[in-house]
Amino acid sequence: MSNGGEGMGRFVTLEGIEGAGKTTQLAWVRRVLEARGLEVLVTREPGGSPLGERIRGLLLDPAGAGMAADTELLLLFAARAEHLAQRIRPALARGTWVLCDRFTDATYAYQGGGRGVDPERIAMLEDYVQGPLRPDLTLLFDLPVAVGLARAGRRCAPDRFEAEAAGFFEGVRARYLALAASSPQRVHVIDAEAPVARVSDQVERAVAAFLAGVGR
Ligand code: T5A
Repeated sequence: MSNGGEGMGRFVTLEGIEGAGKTTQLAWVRRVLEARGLEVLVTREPGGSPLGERIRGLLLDPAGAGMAADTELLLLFAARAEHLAQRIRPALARGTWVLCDRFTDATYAYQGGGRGVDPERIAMLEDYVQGPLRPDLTLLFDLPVAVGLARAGRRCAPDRFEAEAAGFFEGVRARYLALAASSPQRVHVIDAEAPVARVSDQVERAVAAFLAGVGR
C-alpha cells in the first residue's frame, strides 16, 4: 500500500546512481509542486533528521571502509526510522508533500544490488520500519555508470560509497532498473544522460501525469 489517504500529503522520491542529477532536479520538482499551491518538505536519506544526519556521517566517512554489510544496512534503517518519526510521517499527516532525495529503493539497489544483501532481509526491515508506507511516486534518474561517476568525480574527495569500483555501481544500476520494471506504476525512469533542460522536461511530464492522477 502506498501513502496517500484523503487529506494526506504524498511521498515523492528521487533515485539513481552517483552523479545522476537527483539533487539538481530536486529544486525543479519542488518548483513544479509549489506552483500547484502544494506545501513541500524537501529532505534526504541517509539523514533528514538531526540524529539521521549524524548516522549519515558514519555511513559516508571513508574511515568506515570495510564496515560489515549488516552494520551498514541497520544504520540505514535506524536513520530511516528516525527520519520517518521526526519528519516524514508528521509532514504527510498535516498534508505536506514530502520530496526525498533517496529512500528505501536505494537500499535495495546499493545494499542489495551492490553489496549482495538478500532482498528478503531488506524487505523484512522495510516492513518493520515503515509498516505499509511506501513512496507514491519515484523518479529514477538513469544513466551509464561511467557518465555518473565522471560527473560525481568532478567535485571533491570521494565518500565511502563513491570510492567503490565501477562494477559495484553496475550492480546498483541494474537493481534500480529491475525495481522500475517490477513497479512501473510508481517508478518513472528518466533519461538522466540528457542535458539538464531535457531532464527537467521529462521530470515535469512525469510529475504532471502523477498530479493529474491524484486530481491536483
Ligand atoms: N545510500 C543511500 C545507500 O547505500 N543506501 C541507502 O539506502 C541510501 C538512502 C549518499 C550515499 O548513500 C548511499 C548512496 C550514496 O552513495 P547522496 O548524498 O544522495 O547519497 O549522494 P550522491 O548520490 O552521491 O549524490 P550526487 O550529488 O553524487 O548525485 P546526484 O544528486 O544525483 O547528482 P547532482 O545533481 O549533484 O549532479 C552531479 C553533478 O552533475 C552535474 C551537476 O551540476 C553536478 O556537478 N549535472 C549534470 N551535468 C550534465 N548534464 C546533466 N543533465 C546534469 N545534471 C547534473
